Amino acid sequence: ETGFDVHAIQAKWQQRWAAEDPFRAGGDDDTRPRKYVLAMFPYPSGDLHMGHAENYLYSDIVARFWRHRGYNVLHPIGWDSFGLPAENAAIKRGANPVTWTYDNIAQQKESLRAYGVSFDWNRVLHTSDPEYYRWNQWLFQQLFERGLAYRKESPVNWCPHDQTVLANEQVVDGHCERCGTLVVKKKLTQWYFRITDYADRLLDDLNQLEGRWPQKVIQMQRNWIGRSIGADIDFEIEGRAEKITVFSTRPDTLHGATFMVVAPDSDLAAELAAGAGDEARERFEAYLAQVRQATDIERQATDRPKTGVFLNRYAINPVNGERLPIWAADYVLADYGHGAVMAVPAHDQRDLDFARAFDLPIRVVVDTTAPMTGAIPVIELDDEGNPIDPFEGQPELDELHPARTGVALTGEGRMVNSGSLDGLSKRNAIARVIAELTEAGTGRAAKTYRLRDWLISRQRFWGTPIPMVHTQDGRIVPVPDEELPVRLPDPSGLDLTPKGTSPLGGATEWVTTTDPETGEPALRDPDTMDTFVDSSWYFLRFLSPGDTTEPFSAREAQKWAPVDFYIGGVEHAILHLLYARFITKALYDMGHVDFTEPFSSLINQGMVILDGAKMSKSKGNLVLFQEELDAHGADALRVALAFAGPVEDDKDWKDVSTTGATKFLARALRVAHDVSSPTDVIWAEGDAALRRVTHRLWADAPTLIEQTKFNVVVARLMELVNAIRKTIDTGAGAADPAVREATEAVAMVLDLFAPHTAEEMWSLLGYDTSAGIAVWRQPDATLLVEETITAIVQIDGKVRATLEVPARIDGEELERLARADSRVQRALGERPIVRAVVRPPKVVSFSTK
Ligand code: ANZ
Repeated sequence: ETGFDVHAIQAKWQQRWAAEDPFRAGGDDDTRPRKYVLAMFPYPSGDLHMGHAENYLYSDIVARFWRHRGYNVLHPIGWDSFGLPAENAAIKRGANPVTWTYDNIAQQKESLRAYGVSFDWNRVLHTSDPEYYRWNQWLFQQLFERGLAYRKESPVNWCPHDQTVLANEQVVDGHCERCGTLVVKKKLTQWYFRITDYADRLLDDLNQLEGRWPQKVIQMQRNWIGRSIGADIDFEIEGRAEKITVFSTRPDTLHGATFMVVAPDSDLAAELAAGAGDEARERFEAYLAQVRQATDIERQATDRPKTGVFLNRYAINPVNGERLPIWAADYVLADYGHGAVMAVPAHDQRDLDFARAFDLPIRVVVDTTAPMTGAIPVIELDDEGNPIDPFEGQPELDELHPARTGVALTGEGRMVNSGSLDGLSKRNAIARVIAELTEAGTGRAAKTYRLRDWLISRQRFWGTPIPMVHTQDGRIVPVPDEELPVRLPDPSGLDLTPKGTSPLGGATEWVTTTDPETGEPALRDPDTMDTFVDSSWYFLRFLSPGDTTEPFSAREAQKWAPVDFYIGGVEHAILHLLYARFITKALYDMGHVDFTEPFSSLINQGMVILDGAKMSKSKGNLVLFQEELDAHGADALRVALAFAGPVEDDKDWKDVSTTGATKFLARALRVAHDVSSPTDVIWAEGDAALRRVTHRLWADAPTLIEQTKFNVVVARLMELVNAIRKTIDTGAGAADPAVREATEAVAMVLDLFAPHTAEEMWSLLGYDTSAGIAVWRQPDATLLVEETITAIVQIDGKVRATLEVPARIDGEELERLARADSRVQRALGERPIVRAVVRPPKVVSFSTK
């Protein structure tokens, strides 16, 4: 029993905030410096969960902090409200996706208000509102005009369960990110955004984010973009006019190529097989059917037995004219590089495994027993000054031959069997061979990326209609700007069941339109956009959410953007963050924004787990946000979460003590209740010891919050409340000015974590403004000077020295200082210390016998 009605306090202050709107971001007349604080916006599937509780707590702590520091803070909220769950719920329960979505949004809004998050509620947006998605359509057309949105036919990831295509980023270990179904390949004509045009910038600009984004996220993005540097090499093909180009990161090994491999599921393989004679063609087709069963992940696994077929065709090595048999094998992927490789079995493990399986020649072209770094071997001298044979003690190349060991030689070494390259190091050989190929016109330096263009078409209803028209004569033209938005039709009459084609195609009236140029009948594009398009620029829409003439105000963007502090789960490390970075750069190139990175700093919060395991509906181990909120109130839940551990760490619900938090908040309220001095008391006259604790908080809290060490600040608040209680009960008493000073400090800092309690305290302390906007005080430097005390050092019972030491010194440090003191050392002379008794901070006693 705490004696305070937390729910009444909560309701009272939430009403006040709703009426007074203290967290509204300031406009043009606000001269304070600005901060843009943002938490990734929620998806409205059902109730908020503990992940949301953490996410919005942390962004709120930061937003409130900057307000207390005198900043004009923008802390908006919206809903990422298009997407599959609404549609699936609609299909399963016969609900309308529109109603389902907006009901959930209403429910989540209420929870966030009840949680006391200081959002600027005037800027709420929902991506499923036509007022929002109209600008997705604008964005699409802007990209289309610049050739950055285009259609192509290619094998795409297809989820047989959701009956829709997926972006590469949405395929996790070969499975659908949403439903876990095994993803298959299907050939379709789809819309893409040309993110690969931005690969270099997306990669290089990650350097700017070092130290400001989690290292893990930066690394994941680097790997995802996956830039490889090497060469494109053209091979003549017998009986074919066009050459085949391969990408290689090791063009230095070109003389070691003994065969060529093409991806069986590429057009190239089909074409080569078609001209290879009946037997070879049939062999190829049987193999292809088998390959189609495997996922990309399985195909690339190094421990998988190698399979493949000879295509009965030959390529010619451009540097030595050798005939290389061409095989089709599934370890080569159709959509990487050029879908074909020159196989160098001596120096590439996968090629070696294949060569050994099919008895193909293996030729060593790099002598890895040669210990050299440049073109000249490093020769060292022995004790007598004689040169040491650099190869001594090294196994002979014979013994290391991959044909014998089954291990490819991938290390550094000296080129052999390679004509003009012989004797060179790897680096020099790469440079030389690229120069030679370029000269001969048979190759060139090249880069390849893992990153693919972003497939954005979805065959689903609940998304932004693609604003394009397919004319009778086969043109595909944009819907004129004045006709935007292309609104979704009413779903009630539509069959939303996934059939592999967009349900919008079945909305006859909707899909029929006219050719904007000729007025002839035409059809709308029936697909909708990936919802990651919606979230790729939403942070800009918050800057002028009611804007009907443009997606966002460039002027406001200049003032607020980029986002200063962004927080969300690490599950968005690639998808959302990569897309937002890409769209920001595209908008920059179009002249709409003056910055190239959307989020200046990023934090990933840990997960809330239960007994060490991830919470999930299916495991039945969910701790429900709404239940906890109802049971303990917002403040106790917020304090308990903030106190449970560092932001980035996973927090076990076992360690989240709402009971402890409730008790602490009651203690804090009680001291505010007890303070009996007036607001204009003179602090300088108060109890010095308590004042020192207060001012240490003022000195440290800003840095601790900027370092997101929220739990440490909660601990410091607990310490201060205890110190106040002690002063009231057994010290200077409730009327002492230091008690008021300290309690005001608690209210102002506690506002980050427990805003309702803080407001209540602030009001008990006699103020009628909001504690949420009270500017924090500066620490008084004179109170930060450490208090010192005189310690004595005795040797065999006699005082030999005195030391001035900090009052908070520990035993170890005190003993160290005593031993180091010159007077002590003189008094000891040669005698060893046999015993030391240390009582910090006052006494050290050494015995020598
Ligand atoms: C010859 C060679 C010799 C290679 C050697 C490597 C080592 P990363 O680093 O991943 O970019 N490769 C090229 N296209 C491929 C495809 N579509 N499917 C599978 N493998 C492909 O790897 C580039 C290397 O992977 C290329 O360099 C090529 O093999 C292979 F000692 O060329 B290499």
